[in-house]
Amino acid sequence: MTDDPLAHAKEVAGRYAAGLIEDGMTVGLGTGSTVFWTITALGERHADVVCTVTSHRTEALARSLRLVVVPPDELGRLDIAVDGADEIDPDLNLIKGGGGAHTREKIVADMADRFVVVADQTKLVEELGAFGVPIEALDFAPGVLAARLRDLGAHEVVRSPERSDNGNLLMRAWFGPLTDPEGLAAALAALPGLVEHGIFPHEMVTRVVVSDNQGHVVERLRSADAC
Ligand code: A5P
Repeated sequence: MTDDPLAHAKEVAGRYAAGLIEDGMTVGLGTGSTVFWTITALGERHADVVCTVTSHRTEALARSLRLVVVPPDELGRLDIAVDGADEIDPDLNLIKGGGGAHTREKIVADMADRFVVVADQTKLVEELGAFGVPIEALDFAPGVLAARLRDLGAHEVVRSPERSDNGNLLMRAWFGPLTDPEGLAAALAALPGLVEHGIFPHEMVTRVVVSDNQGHVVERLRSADAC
């Protein structure tokens, strides 16, 4: 364990979620510094699971721990997926994609019967928006897309020097507080050339596992019978 309280919180939340995964399950592995600990814990206990991954770096980590990794099409559906988040609102809507992996993360989360989000408490917000909305876009007309994002209310659009694992452009757009995340998500999804955005509606989320700096875990379920 580390002396850094934030790093400790990430480790506690990540390891806790590994306890929700049983041998024999098919598992989606997310990307980031919190789910890193879920994957590490699965490797440490030699979990007998079959995994699919959301990024090259998660694949490298999982394989280094001798976890079985197969392409998503080989599984079709998953018993559970675990991933981090950049913002979580009180309704369990999420912003994801700070690591540029949100397109694959959304596909894998959508494949899962249960999608578990792991986070330190700094990710809890009253309203989504301060982080901005990560965008993956085709490298064809990014200026046109930026203009469309401004038409939808973005006051700032920034292009990342990084590319996604899919080879596409990564951008982030700030719209102020997202008072209607589902409405914005639908509007973004309709923009030509926008591959995927980082708004994950609460319907996708089964359970959120949050740790505070003392390592106390609080769980939020989307509904009482969700798990
Ligand atoms: C990756 O693209 C993101 O969606 C991550 O899941 C998110 O940034 C959470 O990362 P941390 O667990 O590192 O905070």
